[in-house]
Parts: sequence; structure tokens; C-alpha cells
Amino acid sequence: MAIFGTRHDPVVPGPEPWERVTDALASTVAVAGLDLAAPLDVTRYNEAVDAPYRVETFGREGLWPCFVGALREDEVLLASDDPLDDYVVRVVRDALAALPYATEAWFAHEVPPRRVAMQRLADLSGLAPLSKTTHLNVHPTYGPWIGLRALVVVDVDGPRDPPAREALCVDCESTCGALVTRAINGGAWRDWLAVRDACPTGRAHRYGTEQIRYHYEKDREALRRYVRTGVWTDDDPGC
Ligand code: B12
Repeated sequence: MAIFGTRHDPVVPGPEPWERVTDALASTVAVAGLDLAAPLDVTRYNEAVDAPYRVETFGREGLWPCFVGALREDEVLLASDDPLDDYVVRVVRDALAALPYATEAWFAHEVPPRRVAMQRLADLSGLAPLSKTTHLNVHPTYGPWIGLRALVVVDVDGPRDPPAREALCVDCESTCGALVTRAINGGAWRDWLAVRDACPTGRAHRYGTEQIRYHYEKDREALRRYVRTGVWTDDDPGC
């Protein structure tokens, strides 16, 4: 027999996973003379150095390689007029189908009357604050190098308390203001890219050339050639 109870002692947080890993690693190599160690989030290093010095990280591959992989395997998706939108819809709907609740998905590319104010949503949810200067949401790690793709409403009670929202972009006007004015007046996609590039947060997570070209130019033929050949070809030089 077992009796289950609850303890009312203050909860003392245990070590974070990274602390356990670095402690174990440090004590193992210390006995062999490598006796100085300091933990650091690798993104801090990658943001501080130029591209040739950055190191690979695990995990978040991001949308682009998954999307390109799906295009390689699916001729129908490759032939679509909006392959990225279709890909996102498929992934989200497949995920929702497995949930035992009523759900409704809303997508960033939907037009009024089904348009969702994704940027306000990302701001309110604490995912990424919205800069009033650049009209870009800036994630604390990935900076403006994020897309906002879908809102999922699930028929369960949500969190009661409003989420913590970090204040980023405190100096946005002086860093990006002039570039935004230039982009609004000129309207060329490279001017909008310059706005994103000016943001000091998340530089290590800048999209690759092909992803930038596709998001800003929406050239489906160039995308199809890229999926077939692995090379982005058109007349325009790279960015
Ligand atoms: C319409 C739209 C635009 C219009 C905005 C014009 C306007 N003033 O209406 C135009 C075509 C100019 C545009 C441009 C771009 N957009 Co846009 N756009 C949208 C879209 C589809 C709807 C916005 C909307 O109507 N919201 C509803 C209203 C009620 O909410 P709101 O908070 O008032 O929304 C306002 C802001 O979103 C703002 N806004 C968004 N982009 C821009 C750009 C400019 C110049 C201005 C003045 C305002 C503005 O305008 C909206 C209406 O006034 C969203 C996707 C979505 N569903 O949210 C993407 C979205 C906002 N765009 C996005 C991006 C990345 C871009 C571009 C970089 C191009 C691109 N495709 O990569 C450029 C440049 C933007 C920049 N700031 O650098 C991303 C932003 C991601 C992020 N990190 O914040 C979104 C979320 C799309 C996505 N799937 O991720 N966009």
C-alpha cells in the first residue's frame, strides 16, 4: 500500500540540464589537467564573431531545410502556387488531427475576413516583441529572423497569467529608423532586407541566401530549380 501526500516545503529548484552537463564534463577533464571551464550559450559566441568563426549548433534546423526536403519528396507540393503556405497548412493540420480536442487553425497567409494579426499575437504571447519602428517581431534569440506562420486555437482552458514579455528593441529608432524610412519610400526588397540586417539581435540566425531570395522575391521557378539542382539560379547576384 502507498499513501500519497504533498510536501509544503519551499521548492528548491534543482540544477538546470546544462549545469549538470557542464559540471560532469568539467570534473571529468579536470583530472587530466584541463582544469578551467566556463559555460556559455553558444549563440552568444556566434553573435559576437564573423561568419567564418561561427560554430554549428544542434537542434533548431529551422523551416527551410525541412521545407526543401518536403519539396524534394512531393511533386504536387513542388508544383503548387504557394508551396510554403501549403507545407505549413499540411504540417499544422496533421499535428492537430492527433489531438483529442476541438481545434481550429488560422494561418498567417489567410486574407480578411480570416486574417490574423500575427505580429500582435507574437507580441502578446511573449514569443517575440514587436518593434514599432521596423514592424518586425524580434525574438530574444533569433532576432527578426523568424516567420509567424499559424495560430492554433484549442478547446481547453489556457494559461491564466499574462506571459512575461521581454523589452527588446530599446534603441530601435536610432539603429533602424532611417533604414525603415528608406525602405518605405523605395520599396525595393533589398531595402527591407537591410532593415532586418540592421537589427543587432539574432544575427547568427540570419536566413541563408536561398531562403532570403525566396521569402523576398517569391520566385517559384527559381525555387523549383533550386530543389532540383541545389543551386539558386537567376540573373540577380546573391545577397
Ligand atoms: C499585410 C502585410 C504586409 C504589408 C504591410 C502593409 C500594411 N501597412 O498593411 C507589406 C506588403 C508592406 C509587408 C511587407 C513585409 N512583410 Co509583411 N505581412 C503582412 C501580413 C500578411 C498581414 C499584416 C496585417 O494586416 N495584420 C493585421 C493588422 C490588423 O494587425 P496590425 O498589427 O495592425 O498589422 C500591421 C502590421 O503587421 C503592419 N506591417 C507589417 N508589415 C509592415 C511593413 C510596413 C512597411 C508597414 C508600414 C507596416 C507593416 O501592417 C499591418 C497593418 O497595418 C502579415 C502576416 C499576418 N497575418 O500578420 C505579414 C508579416 C507581418 N510580414 C512579414 C514580413 C517578414 C514582411 C517583409 C520583410 C517581406 C517578407 N515577406 O519577408 C516585408 C517588409 C516588412 C518589414 N517591416 O521589414 C512577417 C513578419 C515577421 C516578423 N519577424 O515580424 C509577417 C508576420 C509574415 C510571416 N508569415 O511571418 N507585409
